[in-house]
Amino acid sequence: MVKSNEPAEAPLIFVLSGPNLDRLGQREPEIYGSTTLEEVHTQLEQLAAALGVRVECRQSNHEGTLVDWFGEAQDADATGVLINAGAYTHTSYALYDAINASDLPTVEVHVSNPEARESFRHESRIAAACIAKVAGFGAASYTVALRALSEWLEHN
Ligand code: CA2
Repeated sequence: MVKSNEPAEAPLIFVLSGPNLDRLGQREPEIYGSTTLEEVHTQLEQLAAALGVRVECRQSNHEGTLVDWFGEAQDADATGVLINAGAYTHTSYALYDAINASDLPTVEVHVSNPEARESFRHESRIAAACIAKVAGFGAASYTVALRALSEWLEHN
């Protein structure tokens, strides 16, 4: 094996957010709080540096784009994914398939607690493809999930 003096690159975690989450912090603060997605991404980048990982944070309103990003995460040798799929959580078999096909440990993230809300939010189409779920901590669900996934990756 060829030895390199290059320091190993920090593990890369993709953080994907789905439809309407670009409006986080701007509407319905009683449900979703007042932190914007941009602020969440900044918090995640700061936390990632402290944990010794890297994050690639993206948002799309389009299901197919989110599907494509699982393929990109795999091609980029990402070690895991956090996904808040928004309302696609409750409808998307395509995302379920994409998560499974990627083989990447994926954590389902929600700002609110969908199971304490309308009945259509009680079911997740993607949960069975994920290793875990973090929900109900407001914007902090993302940072809680990053800490947990980063620790999980150290032991798996
Ligand atoms: O709680 C979550 O994170 C959700 O994934 C958010 C989705 C919802 O459909 C899921 O059931 C739970 C909705 C995202 C809508 O985001 C908005 C943000 C600010 C204002 C209005 C909508």
